[in-house]
Amino acid sequence: MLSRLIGPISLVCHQNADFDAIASLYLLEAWLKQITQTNISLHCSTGLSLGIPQLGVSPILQSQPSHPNIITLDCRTMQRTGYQLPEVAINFDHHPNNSQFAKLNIIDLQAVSTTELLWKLIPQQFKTPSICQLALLGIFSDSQNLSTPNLSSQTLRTCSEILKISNQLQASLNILKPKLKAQELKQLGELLLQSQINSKQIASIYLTQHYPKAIRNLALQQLSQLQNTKAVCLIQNDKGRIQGSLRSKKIDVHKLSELFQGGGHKNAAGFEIKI
Ligand SMILES: [Mn+2]
Repeated sequence: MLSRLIGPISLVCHQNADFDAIASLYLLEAWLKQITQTNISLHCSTGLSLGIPQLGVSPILQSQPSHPNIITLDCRTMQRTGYQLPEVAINFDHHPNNSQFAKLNIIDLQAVSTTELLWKLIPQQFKTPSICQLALLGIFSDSQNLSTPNLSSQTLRTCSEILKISNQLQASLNILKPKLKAQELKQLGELLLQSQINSKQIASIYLTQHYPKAIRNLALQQLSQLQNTKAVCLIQNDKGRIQGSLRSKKIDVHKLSELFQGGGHKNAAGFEIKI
């Protein structure tokens, strides 16, 4: 399937990329480099998010992908890329309700991350230690360290296979561990001070100024630890650009995010609208 592509290839993930999206870009690049000599570029329309290091040598470009072959990773719809794309050759994804916008759509709803989907497709001889590490990064990050309800025995088997080939567990967990600066810890405190719990057992934070995504995610993680809450929600109103993040282990927040043209999963979803 991949070796049938002729000419340079652009790999594209969704905007506001998370670890799974960035790890998938580098993982697929590493695999392609073993089977083709062609030029490969990596793209995310919003660049690297704060808190996500560059996971390989190639830069993550914000520019429009210009190569004739475009492959998207971790994108439920073409809009999620943030680009106007002429045609997509392959769409690798694990989100429910993927809109199947490419010529070839490889969707695995059992995979907890796009890196897990790719890992299952890679022939055994190409599974290098760095590919093992990238696969674990996506799996651990999208499953919140193997704790989300959609985690299946299949994913645990995938992890076991990865560790048998190269034990990158501690190295991967170290990369995922948040590394906060003193100022960022104070920002996290500011966010948590603004949290509220309503009578419907929804914990929320409403922000009227911009905070980095990594800090907002940490605040959501902290709020999720509250007893007797059904869901947590963080809304940031940054000059009319509303970004919402929803987390829950009890209700389907993906359905809620769809009301605002957002995306995600049952347990973690988000949306972005302009007012
Ligand atoms: Mn993902």
